[in-house]
Amino acid sequence: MKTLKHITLFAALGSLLLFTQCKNDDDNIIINATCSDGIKNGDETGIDCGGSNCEPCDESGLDFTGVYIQEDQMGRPSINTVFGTSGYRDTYNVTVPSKMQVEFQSIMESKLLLLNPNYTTNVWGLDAGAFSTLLSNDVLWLAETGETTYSNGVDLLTGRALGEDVMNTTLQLIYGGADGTENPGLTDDGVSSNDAEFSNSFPYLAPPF
Ligand SMILES: [Ca+2]
Ligand SMILES: [Ca+2]
Repeated sequence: MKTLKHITLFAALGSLLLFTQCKNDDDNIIINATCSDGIKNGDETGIDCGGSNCEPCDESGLDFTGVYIQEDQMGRPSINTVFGTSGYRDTYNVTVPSKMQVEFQSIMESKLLLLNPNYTTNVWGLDAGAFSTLLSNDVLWLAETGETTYSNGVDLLTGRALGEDVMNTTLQLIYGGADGTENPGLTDDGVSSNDAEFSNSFPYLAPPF
């Protein structure tokens, strides 16, 4: 009987030590991980920033910390909308730009010829293969020098000015033919300008309403 009591006592002490040790381990994990655990905890004012222990948060109030995952792809206006369909929209949205030409050029060429079976070339002199290759690299280029424009008749895809009618430009490239005059009913979306003034400061966008 005495032996059984000793065994019970040792077991109880062992459990107490075990729980005490676990509590200390938990405390250490929280203290060490709080500025890099990807969640807003402790006295942080953003995710892993601010408060008494972490680096200050970005002064803009925007929090750029954490791990980023691509969930959408919208480099040039309307390319995803018009060509990123046919059952591969989800794949399109998560494909990184460097892989897009390989993945989507032939699909886009087929879609282009489906939209305009009479397509031969456009005002940029691009046949279906060349145009779909350009489209499939769906990133918005930006020239470091020169005019920033989607298309001004001379410069092409050197950026995009907010006031440009990029939808008409894209429609004309698909339907307008070599001189841009074919299918006039399909080359104008009927919206010639924004319905609200753009702001004069970054990000220069008009209010949504
Ligand atoms: Ca944290
Ligand atoms: Ca328009």
